[in-house]
Amino acid sequence: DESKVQIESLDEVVILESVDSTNSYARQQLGDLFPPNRKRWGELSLISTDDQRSGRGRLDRVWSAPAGTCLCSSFIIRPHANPKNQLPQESFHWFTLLVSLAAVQVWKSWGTDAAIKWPNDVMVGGKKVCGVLAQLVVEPNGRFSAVVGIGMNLNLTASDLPVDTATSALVETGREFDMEQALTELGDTVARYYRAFSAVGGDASAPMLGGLSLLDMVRNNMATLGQQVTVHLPGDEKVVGLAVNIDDDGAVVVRESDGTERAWAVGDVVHMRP
Ligand code: BT5
Repeated sequence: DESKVQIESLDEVVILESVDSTNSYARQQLGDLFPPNRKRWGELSLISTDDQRSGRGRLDRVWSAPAGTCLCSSFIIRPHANPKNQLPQESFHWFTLLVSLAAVQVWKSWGTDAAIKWPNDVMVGGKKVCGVLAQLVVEPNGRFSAVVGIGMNLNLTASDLPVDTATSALVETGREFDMEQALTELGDTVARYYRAFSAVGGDASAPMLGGLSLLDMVRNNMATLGQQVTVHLPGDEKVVGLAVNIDDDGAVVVRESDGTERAWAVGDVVHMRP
């Protein structure tokens, strides 16, 4: 069962009563039902539910929350649907940080001290409130699109939290949040950042909003910087050091005790822990 809500800044917003995963649903829409639904999804659309039965994180990890507590959403981003598109495919890897940043702004407007934990978590007080999962889709016409999913822990009580590293807006503020209102705030903020990023041709270092670049804003809202971290690489390999920067490609730069600095891209890293 699906219903629609109107968010001015987005082409289409579909609310599902329940679904296995909004990311899987979005990817199916772009593949299987294409081209009949091509127009429908436009350039920037949103699929959302508060009852996601089989949510996934990176590396097939599980994202879970009791029905009715977590706002689970996927943005469908199809730059080529815009005839004036200026975003090269190489810039798509910024979408994870762009959506994380948008979520941070929304959580800050709720009075929480939210920040990004590189590369795809939003944290409040050292605990995780949102996770972001971006996936590239090749449509049957050969064009590239992105599906960027985000789970936002809104109304989970302390006993609903699935892991002890998680927290929620309810736990942090003592208030209940309206799902549709939160969805509108998130949708509008992502749309604003996406359009500004698109207008500068996907250059993360180019000034876009209030004279700040996407990279500036990401750095300014990054909990990871200045932290001692352990980077877990595939095959049990680990690197320990100080996270000193986010480089021009969005990779995290870690300074080891011998002074060497190396940049780690999302694809290299299994986990990064304080
Ligand atoms: C993520 O992965 O954090 C990305 C999660 C993306 C979820 C959204 S919901 C809408 C869309 N549809 C999907 O199927 N997925 C997206 P990762 O960095 O791999 O972290 C996963 C880890 O987060 C798990 O192993 C748990 O430890 C933890 N976790 C699971 N559920 C959580 C929750 N509700 N709150 C906080 N942490 C959670």
